[in-house]
Amino acid sequence: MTQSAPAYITTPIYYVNDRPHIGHAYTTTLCDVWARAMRFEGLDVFFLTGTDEHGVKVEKSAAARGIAPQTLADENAAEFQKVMGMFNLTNDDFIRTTEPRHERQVQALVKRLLETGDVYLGEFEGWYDEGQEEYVTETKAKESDFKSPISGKPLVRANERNYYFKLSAYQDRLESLFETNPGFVKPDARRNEVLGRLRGGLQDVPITRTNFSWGIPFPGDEEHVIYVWIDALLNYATALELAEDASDRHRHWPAAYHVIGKEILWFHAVIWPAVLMALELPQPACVYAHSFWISEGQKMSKSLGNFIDLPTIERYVDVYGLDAWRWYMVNNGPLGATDADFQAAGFHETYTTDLVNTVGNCASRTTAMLGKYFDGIVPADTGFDFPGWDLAGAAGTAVAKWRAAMADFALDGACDAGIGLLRTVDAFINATEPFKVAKDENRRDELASILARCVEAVRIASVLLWPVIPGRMETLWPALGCDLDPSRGDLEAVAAWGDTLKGATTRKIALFPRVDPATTPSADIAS
Ligand code: ME8
Repeated sequence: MTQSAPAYITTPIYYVNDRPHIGHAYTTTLCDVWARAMRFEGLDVFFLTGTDEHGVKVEKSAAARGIAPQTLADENAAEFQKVMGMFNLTNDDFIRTTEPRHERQVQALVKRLLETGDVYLGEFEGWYDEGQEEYVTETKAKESDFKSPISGKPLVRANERNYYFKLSAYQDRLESLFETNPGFVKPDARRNEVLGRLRGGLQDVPITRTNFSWGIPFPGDEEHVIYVWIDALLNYATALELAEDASDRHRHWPAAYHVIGKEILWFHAVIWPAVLMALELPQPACVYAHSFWISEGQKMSKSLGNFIDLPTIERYVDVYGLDAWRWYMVNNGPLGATDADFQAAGFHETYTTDLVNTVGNCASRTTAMLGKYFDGIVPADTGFDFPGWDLAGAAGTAVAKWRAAMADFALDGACDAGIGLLRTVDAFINATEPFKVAKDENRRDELASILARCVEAVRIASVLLWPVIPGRMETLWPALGCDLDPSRGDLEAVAAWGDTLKGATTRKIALFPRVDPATTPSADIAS
């Protein structure tokens, strides 16, 4: 069997000192949609997520609760794993940085960096942002009035004898990586941000700490622990066993997409590529940095009561269904360069407009008419001509648009391609008026052509929509009398136009029930 092309996609690994919320669910859902789409395309997908369990924040949170850091890590890693089940996420692995497989390989990789001279022992004094666990340059510190640009807390003057990574040695190679590969960071606005800062010059970065102990010991000098960010970034390599001799997982390297939030772009777009250069490992194709969810017009905060945590999400899923949640995430989320506002009213409106009135209505209209006029059996397309209407052409265009959008991680564009095809079907039904045609026995050929084409277009649209709303599309398929299985990796064949469903038995289906807006969890969130 020939090996299909690899497609490695990763989420950030999430800190276990916090509980999962909409942000974590969002990034992981985006990756899931892409992973599903690529598997359906027949690619050899590896979708990775996990938890970041070391560092001073975890140590402090655990101490505040009087428990061991590992106990806190176990507790919250289980919460994050629960998210995978809740959202129907199809990750191939879940890596935890306290696992021996990770710790062992991080030590081996850091040892390699020490041997190549990319890591050295040195002394450093500078401004330190305790919340972010990173040093800030003198210029940046001044600009932000010696306060953390993230938390607003004062920066502290820190002096450390540490192991350093020779980041400054990679300035030229990093700049040329950005120039030769304009798609290395997406969206463009984010790329420009990083490139601007990169051109400002690079300093070597400390990659060990001595002021706490909850981390991986530095190989050969156990007074030092490896900085949590180096430990964390290496997860992308250790999950694929790159520091182990032989592994079937090596074939997935490098990542097609490292998907992250905008706040951790520097680590992924500059430090990570430099570490990979030092390790002589191939670069990822793209670091995709989305923006942030805010909620009801404001930054999410527990005290404002607008925090979208797991229990809140569960209430949405109870009322609207999981696919509705996924649809809203992908279509109304901060995929581009601006933040997105989570609004209960907007959620309801999106659900009603897109899923009830378009996807659900189109599928139910089509299946209802097949039931009424053809006893549910899909007729052959008689080749009737409807001037100005070309559903086969529209389907082909939608598939091409979907493919281009998916390749570019424009997941909302891919949704548009699918739902746009259904809007065309609706317009075609309204224009050709099958309910009138059905009244005339002499126009059976025309009626057969209309409905054969509608159901074929609905089938193709359902394929395009499946990565985002898999649950409902898998319910639709048997109602269309078709046997589709995305795990066969045959999207190209199944998305091709034809007389695919001729003779199939269909039944009327209601996919998305109307929801009374009074039952949306909005009231609680706004109060
Ligand atoms: O930064 N909107 O972990 P973390 C959208 N462990 N996405 C959001 C979000 C919001 N309001 N809030 C968080 C870490 N996210 C490190 C990463 S990777 C080697 C180490 C998402 O638990 C987004 O993906 O703080 C963001 O980058 C990530 O959660 C941060 O998760």
